Amino acid sequence: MWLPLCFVVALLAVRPGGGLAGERSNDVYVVYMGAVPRRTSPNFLQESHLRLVGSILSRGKVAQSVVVQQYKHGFSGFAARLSKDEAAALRKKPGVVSVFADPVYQLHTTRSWDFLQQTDVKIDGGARPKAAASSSSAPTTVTDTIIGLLDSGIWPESPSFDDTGFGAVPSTWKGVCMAGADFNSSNCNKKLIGARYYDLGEVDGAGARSWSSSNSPRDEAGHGTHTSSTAAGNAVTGASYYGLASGTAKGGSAASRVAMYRVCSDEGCAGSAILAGFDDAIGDGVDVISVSLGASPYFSPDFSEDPIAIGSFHAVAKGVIVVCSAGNAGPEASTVVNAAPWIMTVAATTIDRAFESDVVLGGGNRSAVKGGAINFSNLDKSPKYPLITGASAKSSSVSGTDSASHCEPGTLDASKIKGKIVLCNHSQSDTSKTVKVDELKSAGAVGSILVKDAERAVTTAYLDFPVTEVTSGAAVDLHSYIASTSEPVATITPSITVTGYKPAPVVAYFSSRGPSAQTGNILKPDLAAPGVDILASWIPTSSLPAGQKQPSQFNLISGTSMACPHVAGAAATVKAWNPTWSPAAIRSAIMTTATQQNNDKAPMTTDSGTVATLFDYGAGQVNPTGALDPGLVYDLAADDYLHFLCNYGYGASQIKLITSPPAGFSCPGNASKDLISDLNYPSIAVTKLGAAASRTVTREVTNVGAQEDATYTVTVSTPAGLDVKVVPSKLHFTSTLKKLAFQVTFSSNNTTAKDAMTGSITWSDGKHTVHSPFAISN
Ligand SMILES: *[C@@H]1O[C@H](CO)[C@@H](O)[C@H](O)[C@H]1NC(C)=O
Ligand SMILES: *[C@@H]1O[C@H](CO)[C@@H](O)[C@H](O)[C@H]1NC(C)=O
Ligand SMILES: *[C@@H]1O[C@H](CO)[C@@H](O)[C@H](O)[C@H]1NC(C)=O
Ligand SMILES: *[C@@H]1O[C@H](CO)[C@@H](O)[C@H](O)[C@H]1NC(C)=O
Ligand SMILES: *[C@@H]1O[C@H](CO)[C@@H](O)[C@H](O)[C@H]1NC(C)=O
Ligand SMILES: *[C@@H]1O[C@H](CO)[C@@H](O)[C@H](O)[C@H]1NC(C)=O
Ligand SMILES: CC(=O)N[C@H]1CO[C@H](CO)[C@@H](O)[C@@H]1O
Repeated sequence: MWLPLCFVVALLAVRPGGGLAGERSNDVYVVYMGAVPRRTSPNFLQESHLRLVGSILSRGKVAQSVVVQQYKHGFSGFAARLSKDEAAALRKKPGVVSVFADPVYQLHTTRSWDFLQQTDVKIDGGARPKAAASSSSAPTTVTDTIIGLLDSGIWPESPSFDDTGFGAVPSTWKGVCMAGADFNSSNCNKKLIGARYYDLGEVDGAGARSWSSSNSPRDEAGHGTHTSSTAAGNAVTGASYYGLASGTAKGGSAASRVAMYRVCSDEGCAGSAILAGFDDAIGDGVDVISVSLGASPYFSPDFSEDPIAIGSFHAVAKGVIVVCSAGNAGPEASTVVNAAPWIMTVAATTIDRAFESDVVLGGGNRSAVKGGAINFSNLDKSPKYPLITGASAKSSSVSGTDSASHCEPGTLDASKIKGKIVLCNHSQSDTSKTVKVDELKSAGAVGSILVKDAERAVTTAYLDFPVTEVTSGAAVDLHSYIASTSEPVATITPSITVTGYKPAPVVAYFSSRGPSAQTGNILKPDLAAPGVDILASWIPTSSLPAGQKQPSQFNLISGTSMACPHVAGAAATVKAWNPTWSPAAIRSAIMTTATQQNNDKAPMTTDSGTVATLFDYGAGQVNPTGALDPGLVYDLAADDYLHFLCNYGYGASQIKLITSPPAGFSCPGNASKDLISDLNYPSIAVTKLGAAASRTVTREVTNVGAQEDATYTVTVSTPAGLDVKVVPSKLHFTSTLKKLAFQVTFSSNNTTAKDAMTGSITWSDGKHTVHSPFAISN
């Protein structure tokens, strides 16, 4: 088989270690060498990588000392500190596919650790939490829609998967409930109708990839339980995370059934298992597949080497909708993954809920400085704890105050911070919050205030240590208070839940951005959904926060992993209402009804306050109710995707790496990347328009509204310098005329526009609004 058997991809919310330790500067290059050749051992690859580097290194350098990472399981390659000349020399070597500078990798790792901070999960000897605190309520309508998730497994005892009120398992279901460790067929029911697990690969001789073996569908990471309950969990009243975010936890499609395909351990996911999961889900008869995992954007495989692209292609061709997370590598551009045009690719946004933990200052002023975090502290309400800056607590052995003001590990004098609240600058810091906080805690500090702007939309859970995060604006007050008194004191208040927070939604800092590195002629991500501080079911944990006696059945976590199942739930609901619609029609319904405004009735922004673009949120924020009645849809069939692959540049032989085209299939002679823009997608992307040029794309819409006789009129929103003509500008549908085509011509005389020129085309019959964004770039 051509497919790398141990292709490793990482869960997009649970991001375990990996990555490179220590400093990485701009001179680190990644040398990518394609799939692992057949019958090649990791040890052999490792040796051959070192030999290859050795052959091009300048005199005096040793291969072992420049290679900082090796890729030898799923794909072959390595990362090394190289000069520009050495990198150029490697580019010409046989077997080397590409060599590229990797300046962003380290930042990405640091950030994902920070904002994807999790509780320290340990399995509590199989003990189950008592369900007493929660009661699950029966769904009001039960449909036969089935959502399959490729994930880390499931905790079947969660009230989110109680089957009270559900009818018999749909007759279309052909799946199984695989028995495994601590899991047997009685763990499935009329809600959780199926569960499978896969061999996640063997441990190699060198002990690399020593994953906890997957011998059960039972979730050991929490991730799969969280995503499943977000997609289709029952409404569970009395849900909260130790009192925070309390209310009803409810999946996007609470009436749907759930099937779990465990393709991941808490350390990663095997590509071979992902493909098997897709294969089984298709055969089992699921309607929607939700995939909250993906490759690193920096090693994003081509479609022909990507198990998710391949598996989802087959699913969509068989009428199964596939929804994937866009990745957590933002906010840098072109970090979106899972961007094949047959996939629905989901970015993450905030919701209107925040967790506030304030700093109360002493000195008779006692005004509070607003901060945000989740803490389980037991500090006194009165501001009686000495407050000190990292800079003032500098260890005498450290020169300069910059690293101490950032509370970098090893820079502070323990005797100066004992019993105090330490104020740390966390701006542009390479050290993760938790590493800093752990060091402060072990040095005897009683609490900490971190100053940080970029990630303020994502709440970090510090559990039993009092920590809050404030903006640099708020920190000015703290600094002036400290300067105003010889004995500054403060306290940190317990976290409270704030709802109705404005503005929301805001595109999350971490959410991966378009344009897709694979083709700019398809706009990605497709849309956005809530993915920050999402409350959903969790596995019981033995490491309880201080003062807590029972593990929480719910957890608050963040990631595009959390956004994806929201859309999977919405898609399942659209499918339940319209069982005959194709995956493309359902995606179109969801995209053309998405919204672009926040709860301040202003254009949606990113976490840094700038207006969000199409490359942040695609068509906008999912609007599940609107998607049920879209009026018109942009439909696509499997043939259209084959033509996409032709235009993408694949020949018939490469297409066969992905799928089996119909007999006699050949790519048209006029195939070209430009024609990708003609794929009947609900958004439009054109690249390389060029100065003073124009481009015409075609689209076809199908009337799916209740009125057969309907007239739609177009309105265009376009930036200066771009002229957009839609012909015809009126579409008249009748009982026999259900599909109508139109052409859009983009003309520009803006030779200076470096960024994409963006706007939208909206068809309306007065009742429905069918909104399609476009991005046109030179
Ligand atoms: C499944 O496991 C439970 C508890 O471990 C046990 O009571 C039950 O009999 C088992 N069911 C089957 C079908 O083996
Ligand atoms: C915090 O650190 C950043 C980055 O080093 C720096 O630009 C900023 O001035 C610092 N803020 C304060 C208040 O020292
Ligand atoms: C009290 O502190 C706040 C900052 O927290 C500051 O804006 C205000 O001026 C202070 N008031 C007095 C009287 O010091
Ligand atoms: C490309 O060629 C096919 C026939 O192979 C034809 O149907 C199609 O219209 C052509 N497209 C363009 C844009 O020329
Ligand atoms: C081109 O530029 C001229 C003036 O510079 C402007 O009037 C015209 O509308 C522009 N054309 C388009 C298509 O925007
Ligand atoms: C060209 O596009 C840029 C944005 O990329 C815009 O700022 C500028 O106003 C446009 N120029 C004209 C002549 O429309
Ligand atoms: C979220 C949370 O549990 N916050 C806690 C912070 O600390 C106070 C004091 O111990 C608790 O009352 C809060 O519940």
